[in-house]
Amino acid sequence: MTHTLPSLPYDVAALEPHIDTTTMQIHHGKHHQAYVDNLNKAIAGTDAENLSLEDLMKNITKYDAAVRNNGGGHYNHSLFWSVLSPNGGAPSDSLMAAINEAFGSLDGLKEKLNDAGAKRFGSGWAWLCVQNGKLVVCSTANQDNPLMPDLGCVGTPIFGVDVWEHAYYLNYQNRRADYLKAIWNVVNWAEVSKRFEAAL
Ligand code: MN3
Repeated sequence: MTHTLPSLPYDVAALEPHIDTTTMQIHHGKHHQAYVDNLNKAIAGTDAENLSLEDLMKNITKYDAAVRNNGGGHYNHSLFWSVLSPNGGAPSDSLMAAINEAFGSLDGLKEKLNDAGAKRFGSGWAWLCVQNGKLVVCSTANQDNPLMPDLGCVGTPIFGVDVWEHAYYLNYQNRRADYLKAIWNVVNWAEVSKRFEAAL
């Protein structure tokens, strides 16, 4: 398949002041577009052209670094835009129950995920995943994700935070912790809840 850049489901300014307009424009229109273009180049003429993006992630060890980095970049950012929203609502009852069971409270989840994001040295992602019916938090380097085998961060990702500097540097400079704190104001809980049900 030829991969394409998904449209943002909200205006580039919609996540202000938590994520600024210029960051959204460059992050979506330049960074994500480049992952899509370079993925299409990297898989041209190979059997990876026949795989869905999800199946490509699950079989990523068969492919080279260009497919891994750009395929991961495309998958991760597509998920990221979908789990953000200017009017996010609240977790569904069943997701809230699973959050309470795994982390004690919603604040417990925030603390654990922010810690994972803060401790990721250099570039990567912090994830909330469903693993054998339970919620877990973990993080991956670069554009890796929990669908890729053998990473020690395993499961179906239902929420993820990009902690590459390109995700926050214009607004937050070196203050990654402030960005991580702010992102909880723009979580699309309806979408995260939907992904939770689908992953069970
Ligand atoms: Mn990014």
